[in-house]
Amino acid sequence: MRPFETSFGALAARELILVAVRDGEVVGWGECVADADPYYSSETTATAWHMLSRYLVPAILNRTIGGARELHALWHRVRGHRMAKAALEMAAWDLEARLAGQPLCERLGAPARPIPAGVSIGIQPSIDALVARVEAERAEGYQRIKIKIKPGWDVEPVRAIRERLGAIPLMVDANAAYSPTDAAHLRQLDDFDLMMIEQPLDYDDLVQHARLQSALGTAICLDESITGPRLAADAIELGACRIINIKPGRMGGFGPSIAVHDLARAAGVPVWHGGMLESGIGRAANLHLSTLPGFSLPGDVAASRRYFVPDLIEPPIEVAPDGTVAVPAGPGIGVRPVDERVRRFSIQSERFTS
Ligand code: OSB
Ligand code: MG
Repeated sequence: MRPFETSFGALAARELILVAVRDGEVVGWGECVADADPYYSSETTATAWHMLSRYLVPAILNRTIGGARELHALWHRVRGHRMAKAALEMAAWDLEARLAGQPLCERLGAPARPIPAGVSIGIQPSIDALVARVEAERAEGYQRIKIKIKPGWDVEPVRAIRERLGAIPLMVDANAAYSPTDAAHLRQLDDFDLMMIEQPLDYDDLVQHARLQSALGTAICLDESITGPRLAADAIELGACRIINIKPGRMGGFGPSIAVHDLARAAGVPVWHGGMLESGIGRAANLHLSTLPGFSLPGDVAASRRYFVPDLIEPPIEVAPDGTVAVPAGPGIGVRPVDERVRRFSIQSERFTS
């Protein structure tokens, strides 16, 4: 994997859980976005494995289930653990769509459309390296550039990009690295016409984000803080953000993600699809959800080979020269993992039968 550095640390290898659900000969796939370490979210691959194996799978075994939307009711006693729930719920959506012979996006109610792609650039060793990376990603066609920021790596990198590359669509993501006392410092970013500043303050904070948003000209986009429809509604009501990043893993699956999409759309708040360094399985699912009409800003749906060679799927997901990514065609999410690669990279597996 190509290392990826954020305000919460550098990642050089991606541990992930794949979930497969089978009905007869048909298999649906889901990917858990939890990481090995609890730095983006409190969940980890180990906690997700535990929750899936001990609670989430047993709750649905030996039952007749009409569709993926029914799973949440069976899990209502399990608090949190949204990434674990999402992995299994998304596999169930893929299975449901495959059984119906339908692309997942159509099952979700939207026709396939090319998805405008942005790209997320980790913290770089120098400003020159950053500017070179931004130029290279622009040359690939990406429609907007996001750079990761943290205290000590924020105003100067943004200034350098603006001075050397001009008025490109640009945004920053702090991954919760600042505190409310940094408001005056963050206000300097208002000079650079950024599309948004993503998650400047803590992962569970709405009130201070509302205070910061009222002091900033730049739109705040919330990522970590929005863990479901209720928090999204609260954030909008409080004025804690003007834009929402939707990641189904963080919300607990497609069901709650669609609810957030719908309420944001009704409130006139644009949303875009985030990324969690997924393999092609997770990224294919993200593209299907991104077809919903409220996803009006470019998503972090960049080609997974930016991170992984080889990807788990073949052919990999690519960005077109116009900076869009095609929704994989065919039933379900439209892709499946290459068996041999799954076997080669697997370190653990568990099977449940009804
Ligand atoms: O905050 O959006 C984030 C990756 C891992 C964890 C959190 C984030 C990210 C990214 C990468 O920004 C986006 C991608 O998957 O391409
Ligand atoms: Mg983010």
